[in-house]
Amino acid sequence: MLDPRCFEYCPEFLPAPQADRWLEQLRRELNWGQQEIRLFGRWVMQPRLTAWYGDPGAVYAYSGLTLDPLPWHPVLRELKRRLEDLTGRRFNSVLANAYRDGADSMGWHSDDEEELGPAPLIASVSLGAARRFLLRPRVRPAGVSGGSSGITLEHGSLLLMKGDSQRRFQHALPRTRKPTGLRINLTYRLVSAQPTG
Ligand SMILES: O=C(O)CCC(=O)C(=O)O
Repeated sequence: MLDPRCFEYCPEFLPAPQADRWLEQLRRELNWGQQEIRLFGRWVMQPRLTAWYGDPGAVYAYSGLTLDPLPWHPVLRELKRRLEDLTGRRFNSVLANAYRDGADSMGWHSDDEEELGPAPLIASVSLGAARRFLLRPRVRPAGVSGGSSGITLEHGSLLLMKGDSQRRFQHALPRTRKPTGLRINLTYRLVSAQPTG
């Protein structure tokens, strides 16, 4: 069970036919690329495709990468509007991740970059194949490993990460050996905008 002060899961955020259409449209129309990141002192290819969209100046830097936003795609803008209506909060950017199959993944991390602020609200929309999303406390008693919990993120679902979620927990999307199709995940964020020009 997820800590409700930090996580809220809404399995049917989008109706299935709309989620189906948007999955296909975003697969075709986003500017997907595979980036190299710095991990434990080495440059490695990310095991997934990514794209960064947002308002001008919404620059996001992590793992040695600096992402300059592409202008809003209409589907991403419409989702942003719905998320803002639902939460009463503002988002100025979205990180899109495409997991092509079960071999694509995301390692343990927290979204704790300075530009997100101390208690960010991150709205994570999932489209396509259902995948396990794991959580573990950042502070674990010495000598204790494991202790992760998880949730399956379904097609058309929304996960809100809020409050102390990034300060207290790490999250990951592990590989799976099960035959698994494409999954697209969209994490909406408010990053402190950098001056443009
Ligand atoms: O694909 C997911 O559900 C996880 C995405 C994620 O961890 C991130 O964008 O920071």
